[in-house]
Amino acid sequence: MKTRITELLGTEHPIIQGGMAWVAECRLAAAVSEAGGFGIIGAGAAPAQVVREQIRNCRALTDKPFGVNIMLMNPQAEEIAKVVVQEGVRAVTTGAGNPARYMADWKAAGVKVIPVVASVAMARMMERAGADAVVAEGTEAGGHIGSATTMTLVPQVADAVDIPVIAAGGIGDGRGFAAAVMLGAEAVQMGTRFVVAKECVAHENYKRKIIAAKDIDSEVTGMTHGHPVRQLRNQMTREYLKLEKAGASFAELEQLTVGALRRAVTEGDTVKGTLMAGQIAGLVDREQTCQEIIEEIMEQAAVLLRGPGK
Ligand code: TUI
Repeated sequence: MKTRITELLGTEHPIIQGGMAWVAECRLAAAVSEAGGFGIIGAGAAPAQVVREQIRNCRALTDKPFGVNIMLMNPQAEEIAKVVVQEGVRAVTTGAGNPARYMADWKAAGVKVIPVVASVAMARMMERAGADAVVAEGTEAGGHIGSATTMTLVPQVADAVDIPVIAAGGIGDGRGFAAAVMLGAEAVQMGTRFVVAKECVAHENYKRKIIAAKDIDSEVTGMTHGHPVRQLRNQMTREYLKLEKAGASFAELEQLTVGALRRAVTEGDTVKGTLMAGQIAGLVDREQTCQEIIEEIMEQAAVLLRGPGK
């Protein structure tokens, strides 16, 4: 399937992998790109030098194009913005903020820029600032989220901008892919399904929690302080939400979450760790290679998009 996104990114399939902190390191990104999708290294809270090494390691694993996600709350975001230019990365996606101040340098260097947005206003602003595409991410997604659903956000963003739109949040199979296309998207971004990819380094315990999750097993913490984060329900979310309800300060709540994502992903701490995952976790029921995931989705979507009886 060819769209403006496969053209922009030089991929076979219009599927991109979410830039998940700790989870989306070079092995996952390379495997997604090798399978014909667009792999992304999630810089998360990593120092710029680590991101540089990750980019070089990814290059050693694949000749295909891949990208880097820059989480804009990272104090090293500015340094990482320079690293992607120096290393000649094909595309950058950004999350949790406004990347406008880096845009001129990226564009001058030929780095494609794809901000993740959670509103029409932000999508319009990014188009004006020179973005090549946007990821419209609904509240079904895992991690840091906005409030609009994918179903409502994607068509409104698609109407508001002329640049191509990538749908994210709640997409985990060929049905979700086909639905996203119907809503006006030219590609999808998936995170949760790729967490349980065979090539993903996330701890077995983390993967098992996603596989075991049902439809309503995620919670959103941090709503009161404007930092909503979707994750699977566990002791961490129960404690957090109890404190939040009791009016705890942002600093107090932060104490609870410092290092908690790393503990979940690398150590498999499913009790006090932060198990970021989207609402689609309930649909994800087995570990597969990136190749199997992407092929299955594209085959299922092709049948659906051809229409009944055709
Ligand atoms: O960024 C994400 N998802 C993330 S970032 C992340 S790292 C983290 N770790 C621990 C605690 C909290 C976060 C985990 N998941 N998705 C992309 C995304 N961006 N969703 C929503 C937004 C967004 C929100 C507001 C983008 C722009 C925006 O604009 C604000 C502004 O500055 O104008």
